[in-house]
Amino acid sequence: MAKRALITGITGQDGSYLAEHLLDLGYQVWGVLRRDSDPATSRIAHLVDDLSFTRAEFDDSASLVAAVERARPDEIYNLAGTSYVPTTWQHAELTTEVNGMGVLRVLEAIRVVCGLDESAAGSGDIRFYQASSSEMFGKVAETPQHETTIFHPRSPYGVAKTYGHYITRNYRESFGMYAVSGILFNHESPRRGTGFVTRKITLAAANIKLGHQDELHLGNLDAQRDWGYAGDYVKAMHLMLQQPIPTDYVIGTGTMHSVQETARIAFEAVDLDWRDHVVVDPDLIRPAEVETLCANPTKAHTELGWKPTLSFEELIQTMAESDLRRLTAG
Ligand code: F7E
Repeated sequence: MAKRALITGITGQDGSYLAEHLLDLGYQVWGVLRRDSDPATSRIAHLVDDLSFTRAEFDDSASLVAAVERARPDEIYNLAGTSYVPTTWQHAELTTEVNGMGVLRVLEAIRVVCGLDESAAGSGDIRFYQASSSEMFGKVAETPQHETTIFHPRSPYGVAKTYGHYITRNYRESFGMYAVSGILFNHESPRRGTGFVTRKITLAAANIKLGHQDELHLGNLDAQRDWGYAGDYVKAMHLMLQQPIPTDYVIGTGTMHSVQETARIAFEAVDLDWRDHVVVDPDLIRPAEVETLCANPTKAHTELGWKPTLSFEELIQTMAESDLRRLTAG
């Protein structure tokens, strides 16, 4: 019988790539949609006929229990939540509610549906993946960062993700649940939201090339990140739920690049010079910045056999070319 997966956040970048990957593997895939009459499903428009949907809200426990009961999944991938870091200072409470408490509510829904209590160690039949983030490392204690590097989150987003990470581990240790966290470093694609810096840059480069705009306002050009391709990272999520023993993994490329380098590559991809168009805007500097992030993905390489397929340069070039194609097509 086909395995069943339930994905929260299925309409996002990662949700769409993961749904594609699981369908390719023969899964029956369920997605959680929110209560809106018209959910934003553009990223999964090409898949909707092959997917099943159920509705739930992250601040409504009963709706989460009902969603888990309805889908009766073998695996749950918790990708929902706020992902755009800069606005989490204005919405710290909401961020904590969804990215922190929301994780607890999904874990509780699994516990209720599977009938787990403290004495039922190891008897759960739903495997749980939590989307943890490299933002938990924040003001980094060491470089590169691995699974046991100390956390020092620098935003309400990072703090809430840290709670989600620890409560996932706690439910694994308390109830014997197969619950794991993937500590994913930045991962991008042509489906990335347009506020994130890579996509903001590739889209602007394409718009400038076509004469639709002249300037691109950016914040901290010196920030460095370990950027990989989202299509590769969802494969790691799936592999994490297929292991004999549940444990957490860092997923990244192990290389670091600056925002300035991203601008150079993106503009070069459309035959422009970034220095003619980029303006540094102090309003885009964050109240507390994460200056550098770089993964040590050795555990994922060794235990999962996972490796990224796309280099940073190929990724940014692909995104810039895709934006130019899309805009040219209208
Ligand atoms: O910023 C700097 C900014 O917004 C990257 C999310 O997926 O990855 C992502 O979080 C860097 C920061 O991503 C602009 O200050 C400069 O240092 O693309 P970003 P993020 O904050 O690293 C982690 C792993 C997640 O989990 C998150 O959900 O770029 N930067 N100028 C800028 N950033 C933005 N957005 N816009 C600028 O104009």
